[in-house]
Amino acid sequence: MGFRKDFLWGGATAANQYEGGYLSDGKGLSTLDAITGGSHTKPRMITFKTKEGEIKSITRESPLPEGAVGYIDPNIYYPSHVATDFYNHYKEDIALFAQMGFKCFRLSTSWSRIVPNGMYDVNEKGLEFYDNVFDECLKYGIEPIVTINHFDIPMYLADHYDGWANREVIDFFVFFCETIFNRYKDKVKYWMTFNEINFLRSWTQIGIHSNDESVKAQSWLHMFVASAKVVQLGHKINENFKIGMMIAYIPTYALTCKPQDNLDNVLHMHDTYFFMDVQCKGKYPNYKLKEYERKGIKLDICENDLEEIAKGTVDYIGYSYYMSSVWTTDKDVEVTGGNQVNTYKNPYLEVSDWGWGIDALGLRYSLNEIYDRYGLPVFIVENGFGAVDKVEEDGSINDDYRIDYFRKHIQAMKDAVEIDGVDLIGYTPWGCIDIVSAGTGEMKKRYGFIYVDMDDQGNGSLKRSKKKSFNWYKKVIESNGEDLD
Ligand code: BGP
Repeated sequence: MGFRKDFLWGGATAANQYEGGYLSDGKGLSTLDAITGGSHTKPRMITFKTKEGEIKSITRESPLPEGAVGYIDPNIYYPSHVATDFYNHYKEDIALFAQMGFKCFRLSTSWSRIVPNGMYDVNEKGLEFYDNVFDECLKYGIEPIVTINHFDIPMYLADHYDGWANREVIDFFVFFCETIFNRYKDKVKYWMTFNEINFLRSWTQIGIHSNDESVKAQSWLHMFVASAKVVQLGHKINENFKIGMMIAYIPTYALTCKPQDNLDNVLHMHDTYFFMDVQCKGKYPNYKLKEYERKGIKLDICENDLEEIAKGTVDYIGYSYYMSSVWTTDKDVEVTGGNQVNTYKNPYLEVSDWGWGIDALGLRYSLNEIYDRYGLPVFIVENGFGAVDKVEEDGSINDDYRIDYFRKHIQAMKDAVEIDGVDLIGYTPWGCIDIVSAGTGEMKKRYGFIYVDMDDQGNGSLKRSKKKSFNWYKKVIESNGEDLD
């Protein structure tokens, strides 16, 4: 039986990690243009100017002081400014994706490339860029899968509105979406609103100047309302649009069968299901309302907010899956790395060079958990293995470790479809071409089937070359997932 005949095999990228051209043709700054590089041990920093005019830097998760604005220091290297230059290489790259037989290609639109200050000033050159990209995809029969916003809010909205903490940003976002929906309604069918909405909690991602829980809760309400409005608007503009949500799904297992560990694990997973429950079921779950009550968090809910959320539920669930983790009540468990968060180490799992628990079965587990809870079509829009790839003397790159990771994860997906009956619509491995790491800003941490000559300091020819996994994945797609050897 295998995967559905129209299964959307492809690859995934994000504007701020891939495009470069950070000021090209009228693009405005996004918050991520002010984020330095880092490493597995050195955090990425935000460079900013205080309201007194002092130039400072702060770690990515820390709240910017009130009134501070993002600042680009001419003496600092920022990975997003060139990244791996999709802006000038899009024809070459899409041709390579077509060689692999991609049925789809996931990319994100840079809000500040299309609307430089994030409000209402549309940049025609920005719209043209994505017209050209979508035309190039469709030329090869590749379906664009568009993430409307992938971590990069326009810096102007962060600096002048405090980002999503400000209800006005709802209207700015709806305007941005109306602009791109109308412009690309005959080229793009699949959309998703916010990338990994459950990870959006800081200045870099949502433009807020506070770590306060009530500010984050209010910002998420605004984003839920915006997403719901956009889902309804999109269906009006083109009834064939499929508009999804996108979550970072890191399943945690109870470290022991101690009932307290099991209960705590279920309660911990509420932090992830909260975002899915609101966007898939159309209302705030009781466990969250009870939590807000306990914490004294009072949302400023306007009269139509909950009605919009109820009416604007999504068509499918997109999610990123890289790893799993464990949860326990006793806290002297070894900590290891993780996607945007540190996690507890599972003694039964190997970890990647960045400490991420490698768990192919966890992908089948997550598909069951999600599909059973919501019954909506599921789309794995990120999965992959960040590794240091070696270019041999003869130019070959033998990333057998990546092939091994994908082989096991695709088999797990297949079992979820064939044995468990999950309605899985597509699979877009993350970083199908080498791009900048979100967590560390590194190029060293490579995910691609295609190698790009670029290092962590911005040195390199940007030359593209095929890794061993390029032809392996081509074969997987050709066989619709049957041939994984
Ligand atoms: C997810 C993001 C992606 C990508 C991925 C890999 O959280 O949606 O943008 O970055 O993680 O993480 P990293 O790039 O830190 O290795």
